[in-house]
Amino acid sequence: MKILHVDLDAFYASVEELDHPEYKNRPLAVGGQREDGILTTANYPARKFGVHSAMPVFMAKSLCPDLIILPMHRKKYLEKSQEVFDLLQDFSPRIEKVSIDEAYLDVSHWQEGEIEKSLALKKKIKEETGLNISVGLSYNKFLAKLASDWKKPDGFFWIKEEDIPDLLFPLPISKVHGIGSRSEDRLHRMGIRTVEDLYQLDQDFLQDHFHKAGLQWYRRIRGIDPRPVEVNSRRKSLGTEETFHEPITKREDILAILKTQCQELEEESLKKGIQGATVSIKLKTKDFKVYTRSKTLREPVYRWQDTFAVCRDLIDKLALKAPLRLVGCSLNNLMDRGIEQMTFL
Ligand code: TTP
Ligand code: MG
Repeated sequence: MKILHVDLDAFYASVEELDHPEYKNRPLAVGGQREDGILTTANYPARKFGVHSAMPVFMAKSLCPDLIILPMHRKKYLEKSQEVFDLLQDFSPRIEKVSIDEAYLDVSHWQEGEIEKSLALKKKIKEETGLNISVGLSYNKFLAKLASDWKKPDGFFWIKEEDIPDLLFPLPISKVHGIGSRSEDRLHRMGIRTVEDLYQLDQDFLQDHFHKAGLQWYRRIRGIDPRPVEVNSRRKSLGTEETFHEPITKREDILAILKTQCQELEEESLKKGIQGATVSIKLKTKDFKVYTRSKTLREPVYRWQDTFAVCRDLIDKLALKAPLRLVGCSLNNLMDRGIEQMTFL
């Protein structure tokens, strides 16, 4: 088994830097503008001052008075994320997206040249999107994630079986995936601070005190993590299209078809509990030319009135005169409904 964990560096801040090259190398954060707002992330120059994700603005400013704080542009981040995930497909079809900027790839098919291939992936993402991605390679998920974090930013690290457990011993227990701040506090109170300390505890003790989680940690620090890469079964887009024998020419007929399709999409979205930030239309003319147009919105949508309004705009902008043999529309950049606020999916 070979698993790659990839995670973009200072993601939101890096996307902002692409739009504002003048801020590159200056401390930059993204998030709430008001003093009581919260930062979503900070670039690496800002992190040198101790600024980090989820930090209140007033605190960040007191640590770093020159901090540039930009508002969130969620639509841009979703678009960039999609670009990155499309490129990742070239390296493995078996991808599990875990957040907006993070994924596991099953690369068990890489028989040799693992380093070159990992570096090629980094290069590809950088060249095509302008973003740095940190990459970790190992034989299970826990170690792959640890590896991608090891040399951040712009890092690559490979953890092999023979590196376990020595490589992990000096790490603080917070690096063990699954040990949250509450467990960390409890372990600290027991005098357990490093992975080496944790390693000394026997399985029964950990299980008695921390139940299933304790057993997981016991196994993980010994390099045992059987979790497979679970290819996201959720489709990346929800779409519908219809082909006609008699080409459609009238605007109102096209709109009537789209309206019905948007209603279908709403029904499907409701069933699946999802919504999408991008609405697309697809048209094929009598002579088989395909036209697609998309619009990404500030807020994700699923109600037919919202998707239909976008479709109508797209149709009117395109102002296609040719008769159509296919009309379709789709919702992309899908995410769960209800966790819009801080969704990472
Ligand atoms: P992360 O990958 O955790 O952080 P990052 O990409 O900014 O930095 P790095 O990976 O180099 O350590 O999260 C990805 C994005 O998710 C981040 O850019 C902003 C967003 N996010 C929030 O909105 N709130 C949060 O509390 C966190 C941790 C991230
Ligand atoms: Mg990241």
